[in-house]
Amino acid sequence: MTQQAANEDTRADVVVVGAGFAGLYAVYRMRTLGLSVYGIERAPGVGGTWHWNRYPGARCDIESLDYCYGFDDELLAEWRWTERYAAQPEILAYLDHVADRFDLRPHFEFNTSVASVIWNEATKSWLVTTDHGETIECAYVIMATGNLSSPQPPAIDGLNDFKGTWLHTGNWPIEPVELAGKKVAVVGTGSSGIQTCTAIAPIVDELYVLQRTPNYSMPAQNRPLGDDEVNSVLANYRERRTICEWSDAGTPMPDPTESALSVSAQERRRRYEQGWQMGGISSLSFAFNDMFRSEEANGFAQDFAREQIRSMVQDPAVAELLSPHHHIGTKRTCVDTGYYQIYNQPNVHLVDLKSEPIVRMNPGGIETTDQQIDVDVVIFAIGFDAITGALADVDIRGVDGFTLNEAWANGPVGYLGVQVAGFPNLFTITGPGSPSVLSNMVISIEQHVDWITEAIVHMRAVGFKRIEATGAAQERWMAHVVELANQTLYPKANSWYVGANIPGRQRLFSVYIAGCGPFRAECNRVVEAGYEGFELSRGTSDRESAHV
Ligand code: NA7
Repeated sequence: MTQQAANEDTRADVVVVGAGFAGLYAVYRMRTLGLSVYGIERAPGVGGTWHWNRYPGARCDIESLDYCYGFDDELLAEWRWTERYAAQPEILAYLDHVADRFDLRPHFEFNTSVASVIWNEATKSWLVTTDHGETIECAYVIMATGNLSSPQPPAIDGLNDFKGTWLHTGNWPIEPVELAGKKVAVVGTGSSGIQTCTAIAPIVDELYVLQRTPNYSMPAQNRPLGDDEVNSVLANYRERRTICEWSDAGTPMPDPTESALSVSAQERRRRYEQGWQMGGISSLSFAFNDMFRSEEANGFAQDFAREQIRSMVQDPAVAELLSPHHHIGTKRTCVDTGYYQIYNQPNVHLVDLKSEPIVRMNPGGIETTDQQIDVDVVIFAIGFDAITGALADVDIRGVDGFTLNEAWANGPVGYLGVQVAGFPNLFTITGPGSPSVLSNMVISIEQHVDWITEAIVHMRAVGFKRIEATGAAQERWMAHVVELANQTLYPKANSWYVGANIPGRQRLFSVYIAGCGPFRAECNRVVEAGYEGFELSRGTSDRESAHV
């Protein structure tokens, strides 16, 4: 943002925080309403998660042709994805292109973090303060801060004694990191760890993979996208997009209707093998509707996955250590391009932190209870304060000084993922109570931003100045979210979905598991019912209510 714009925009209609997929689209939509928009982004550029996660091998686990905006036909036609699953540089290039094409960059102040967001009931406005000391008064705040954007810092004794380099996958430097010929330790075997290890195993001297819990990983079966394939998808893109929007996961794959228990063992195996060849995160869940609901159905898929690991890893002891035993899918399933095979290389060493935990770091590297691992570089792939971390990091105070962290003392709650009771005119994108991380994020982001845009249009049309989710509606919605989740195996796992990776966090499965289609239907129904569960008012002193 230019200095001139920054000075002029100390009063804006809308502040948008974040310049990832959500923030860019939010700025675009707000601008089409003719509103003045002030964007704030802590990174030096656009991209959000795709700016920060530039670790080796970073790649999306949703297909490129679906993990992109659908709002503009010309954008769709002009951008050419090169692979079935795009790698980080290509997604970042796409977002750079979007920012330039729609001239969104000038709306943002980069290298700037939001320090506080304080509600003023008298003026019905928010005061946003940045870490540079700027203050922006605005009618609406859109927190487009992402679900996986607050990296968990490593909390290991002796970290500062280490003489080598340490890095976090979720905060990877922009400058190239030289890993060829180095001795490297990777801590963590979620998606980030698995992708990093697979990418660097061929180039590093020695690779030590420090695994606490093995994860299931499906083959991506990634491949270049040919012109014919792209053209045929684009020819019917609207239809495909509509299917995504009304599906569970936000992808064009048909939602399964059959139980894994309803077919013969032979037929089940045939489907799993078919899925494995097809590849992707749904490799073992595409065929059956009860993998996430039935212990028995899940067990079949687990057996198949462990069998695949044994067939890919030559050393049976290593294969056993790599074999997960939790319900498949209840911790985010990884998607890889040859992960298990790296353990057949002589320079790759699996370290089982369950049997030999880390004691401390020291100048040479990492000391476990059993050995000293001397390395040049330690890469932490230990995850995020997921779903709410980036919001909880900001000092957000709503009505009567109520803070967001107070609102979330018993776990993250929200109404339809777009608002939290007590915080009028503040919108979240894919917040608690939305399909968020269990969906194609771009599909969910467009739906959220469109819904918020329409709400603002409605408010302006009828002269309302204040919109707030009611506590009762939020309670009802979250009870429904939890009830649905409890019908599945998801809440049983110690996953970041329930905040189990954050010490002291109250466990709560806050993701709306029914998926994008049912969520969209409910959001639409709420609007048709006169913004049911939201209190809209003109902002006069008597707080004339429109709808409750
Ligand atoms: P994840 O999926 O949270 O994975 C983090 C990994 O790091 C996981 O294997 C953890 O083991 C491990 N971990 C976390 N803390 C430690 C410590 N202190 N010591 C050792 N190991 C640790 O994060 P990712 O970045 O891989 O992926 C996040 C999402 O981004 C991913 O699902 C995609 O949706 C994109 P644990 O399982 O807790 O025992």
